[in-house]
Amino acid sequence: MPAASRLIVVSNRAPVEMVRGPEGLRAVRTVGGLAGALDDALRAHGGLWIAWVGVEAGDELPAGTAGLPYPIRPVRLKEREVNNYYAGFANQGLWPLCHAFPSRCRFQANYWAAYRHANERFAAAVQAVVRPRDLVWLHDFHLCLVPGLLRAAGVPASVGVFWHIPFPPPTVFGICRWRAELLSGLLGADLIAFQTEPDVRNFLESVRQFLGVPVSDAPARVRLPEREVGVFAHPIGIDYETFRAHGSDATVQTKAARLRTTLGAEVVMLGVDRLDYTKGILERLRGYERFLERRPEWRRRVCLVQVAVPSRDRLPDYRDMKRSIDEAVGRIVGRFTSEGHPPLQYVYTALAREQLAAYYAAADIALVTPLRDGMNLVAKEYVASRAAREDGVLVLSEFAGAARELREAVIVNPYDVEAICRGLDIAVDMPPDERRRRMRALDRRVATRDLAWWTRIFLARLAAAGPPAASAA
Ligand code: ADQ
Repeated sequence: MPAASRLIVVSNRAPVEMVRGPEGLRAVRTVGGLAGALDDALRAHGGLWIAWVGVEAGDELPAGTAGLPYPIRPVRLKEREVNNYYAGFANQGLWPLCHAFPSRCRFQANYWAAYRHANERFAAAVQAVVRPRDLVWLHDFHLCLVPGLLRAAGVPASVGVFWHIPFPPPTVFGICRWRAELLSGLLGADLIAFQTEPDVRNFLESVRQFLGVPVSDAPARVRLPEREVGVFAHPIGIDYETFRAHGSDATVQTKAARLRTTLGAEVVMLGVDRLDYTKGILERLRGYERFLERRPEWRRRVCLVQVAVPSRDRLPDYRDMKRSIDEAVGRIVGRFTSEGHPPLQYVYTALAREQLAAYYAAADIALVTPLRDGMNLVAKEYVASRAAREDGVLVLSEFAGAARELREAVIVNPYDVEAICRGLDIAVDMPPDERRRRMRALDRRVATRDLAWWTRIFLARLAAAGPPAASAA
């Protein structure tokens, strides 16, 4: 990798949040995930992160802010712009579209105008700092138009996109009346990566149908008249070592043991999600309810802990869903609590890393049953946390990107209450030997394809895909 190629990461949200305290506005690091993975890459290449950091953002946050080894350049957006671009076009348009919930899509002209404007602001922020040979790495569906804007401006860098969520088939994507603009925008990039092969195929097919541009499958690419855009499936990994270490940490184990005592159950099941309709929490609760109906002998012996992080709670769809989940929780607890033992505990909060690790360590069975998910990191985090003891059962939705890699999980159709119930039957009845065999196989895969692997491969391909000036040296 040429030392001269800096890395410019661009994403909607920054790896810090601005928090107002007695001493004024302060940047606080957000935990885990992508931010941690890109730390090492940004340290190695040098570079910066461009993102929206909240409506109160000031000027550049210099390296050292909140312990980050690189500066953050905020993109400033007014509150109304954020409402229309982020809460509007991104969260109420593209998010349901890409997760195949067309009836939830709200595509409004004012949302689209704000989306375009916000993308122009992001592109301008890149243009203000970019140098020849830089690697520009854009993240996700908030920034579809940025690659096209950078290309039109003749930016002499390699531009890559990672699409974190699913890419839907053309029959669904085509519902958006700005489909051609979105696809053309993305094709400004040199390289576009998706989580899975079906996402790649759906994208190529949409390009072929809606832009009339030829595409090829092997290797996957879009053949524009003047150049080619590389496309590939690149499943995101997790910071494996950290989750594995947490799983065997003595403090975490003590917390997990305390948790189990409090729950008073022989078998602990766990769901951990952002509170989003795509995560299938309501359907999961119904599947669990059916399990308790069918297997009365388990009612006093099992407890499902559902941890949900509050998310997008100003949007009506999310508020309605929260109400339905609250009702389902009340109903299940009311129906099946016996002798003071509730078979369900609902925790509505964001957990600190160590607390989350304690929940993973305490859980005999993890239920990861999204209706549709780009990847789903919880599935991989659970596996890594259980690696040292080689025990635990993962019940996984066939519609999570992770199901393509984690084939030894108990795979279920999350829309089918009976299938979830059967999955729970298999999980509680699984003999220890089989649990060990499956968990070992899952662990090997999660360990090899971790976050460092994912970052390294993406950046190597991006450096090779760009204009000659970027890939030279
Ligand atoms: P998300 O939809 O946010 O991400 P996911 O992959 O499930 O989904 O990651 C959620 C993260 O939040 C996990 O790291 C998990 O540990 C954490 N988390 C969940 N509940 C929590 C809680 N209560 N407290 C604290 N932390 C919690 C998008 C796509 C996914 C894709 C990722 C990464 O929608 O499909 O896997 O990006 O590409």
